[in-house]
Amino acid sequence: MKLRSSVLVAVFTGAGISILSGCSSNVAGTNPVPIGQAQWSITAGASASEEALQALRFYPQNISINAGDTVQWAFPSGEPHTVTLLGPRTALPSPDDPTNAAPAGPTTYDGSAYVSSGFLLLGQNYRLTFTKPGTYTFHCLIHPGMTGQIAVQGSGSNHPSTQAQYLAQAQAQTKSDLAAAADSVTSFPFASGGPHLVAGMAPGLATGQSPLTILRFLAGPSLSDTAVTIAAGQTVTWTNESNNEPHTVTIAPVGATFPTLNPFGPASGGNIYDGTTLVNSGVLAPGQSFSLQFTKPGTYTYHCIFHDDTEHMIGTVIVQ
Ligand SMILES: [Cu+2]
Repeated sequence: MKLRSSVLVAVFTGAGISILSGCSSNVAGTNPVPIGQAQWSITAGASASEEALQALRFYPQNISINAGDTVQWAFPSGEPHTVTLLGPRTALPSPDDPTNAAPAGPTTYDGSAYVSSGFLLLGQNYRLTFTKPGTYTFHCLIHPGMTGQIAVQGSGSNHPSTQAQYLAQAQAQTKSDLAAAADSVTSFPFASGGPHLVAGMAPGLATGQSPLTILRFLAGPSLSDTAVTIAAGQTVTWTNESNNEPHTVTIAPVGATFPTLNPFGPASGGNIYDGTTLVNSGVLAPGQSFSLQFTKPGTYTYHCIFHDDTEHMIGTVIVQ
């Protein structure tokens, strides 16, 4: 994701947090949990293969904590995510709302105020202390459907699971998701090496939104198939074969520095490229296609302007 604003803030980047969920080691018959202040970990998303494979899920998705406890979310991927709790609001902001990138709200949550981490990625962290019993849903503003729930019990309650149990569950789910994402690449839907390319893909295009996605332009069923060779005058068509990510096909004039563009901006430059103009498909929503005729021999690099920086979604057309 292109992080256009400078508001990207590492909210909490402190060194390791000790995890104090362990109610299991207490002596039976005594109050098993110290009052408040346990800390719990959730991971926002997962990725593999140089950010090509992305799992758009929280690990674990559901935890139970006590009032006074703190949750720390880790953001390991090149694809950014947010942790956002709506408080009194009844609807999520639009995914293209530019204020989504910035953190908002206090560091505690009792359901009375909107709070958000803003866009975080690549090792950043976010922490929130829950002060009031209730069941709270948290969302990623970038990836609709990426949600989780925190059940906050009264302080001093028994924890139904330990941090170690949640961690084991999270690791198993992450491993299985990334394996499924890797497997889905073999379902490349076109003839390999042909002029019809994938602009991102996801398993289960026809069956609704997947929590997995592949951030690559592909000419074949391997993550390294990012180049296609055509003859001058031929047209290349890209289709967004994902069900969960917008992409663009954007190509700059030869020799020009690739410009900073709003990924949600309109299409420009038409459907013929001779190396002298900027061509931008505009947003390709899931299922949408874009075609571009290449009239001059050369080797051309093009970008998805949502995913070209930290996720490396860049492809090559070789025109002979
Ligand atoms: Cu993209």
